[in-house]
Amino acid sequence: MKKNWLKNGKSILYRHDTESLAVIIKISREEQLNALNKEVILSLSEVLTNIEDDKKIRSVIITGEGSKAFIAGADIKEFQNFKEKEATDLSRSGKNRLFNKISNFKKPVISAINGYALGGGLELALSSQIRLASTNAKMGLPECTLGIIPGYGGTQNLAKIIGTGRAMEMILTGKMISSEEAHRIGLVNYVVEPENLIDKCLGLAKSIKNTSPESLESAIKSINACFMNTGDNLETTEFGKLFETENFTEGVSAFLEKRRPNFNK
Ligand code: CO8
Repeated sequence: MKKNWLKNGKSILYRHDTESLAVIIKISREEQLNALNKEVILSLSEVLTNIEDDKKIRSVIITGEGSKAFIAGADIKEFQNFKEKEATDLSRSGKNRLFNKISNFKKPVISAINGYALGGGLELALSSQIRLASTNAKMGLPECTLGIIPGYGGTQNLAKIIGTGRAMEMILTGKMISSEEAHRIGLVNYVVEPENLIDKCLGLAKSIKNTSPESLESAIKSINACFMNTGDNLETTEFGKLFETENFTEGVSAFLEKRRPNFNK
């Protein structure tokens, strides 16, 4: 393990930056591009629960290990054989344990997008309060190209952040966008060189340190109340239903076989 980093579970590293009072959390499953499996979700959720009421911690920065990926999505290999019920349960429990926890966290959560942020990876960034990207980052919600839809809040949160028109295009085409484009459309607040990404986040954390923690908690709650997710349950139900389709089997097989899917043959 790297110096000063603590470990939780198999793939979560974290450390406390005493100057900014931020905790930096790193998802460390680099060979699978930091894809989110159940274990990562549980371990990350556990770290967040443990720090939420710690007064010495004022903000959280989440990033991915390595220079290639923030998080390349939910772990496709884990759900490749799922049917409707298992898929619905996975989506619901992920939201309860992690994604909604981040959205409603008492302290600001900053996503430091250091590479690919795809599917559930971008959805995690969309759940956080602030997003920054490195110049090499690529973002997208490719679920429709796998025969499913975003199932961790993406259909709700993307439109809130960039507007329905652009969210429709990103979700319906599944195309990735560059960090410059993400900045232009308001998906990320800043784009910086990869080597400056964490420092830029720590700079924001230092400004956050000078505010009242109770004010931040109330501000996050109030801003979220302005955009209640009325479609959250619907997204989970629709997500689950798609696992019964032939196109889901085709989409996921194509990814695993590293080929283009052939939908609606
Ligand atoms: N899940 C599992 N494994 C993955 C994932 C993933 N999402 N992404 C990458 N990997 C693995 C690859 O399979 C490969 O493993 P192996 O070496 O064993 O073959 C390894 O990571 C390296 O990936 P590549 O060889 O593909 O690397 P490339 O540089 O060629 O390509 C890409 C990089 C473009 C990022 C490519 O890996 C890719 O397209 N990944 C998948 C992106 C994607 O479709 N993400 C969305 C997944 S679905 C999702 O997130 C649903 C969210 C809602 C879920 C709700 C409940 C489950």
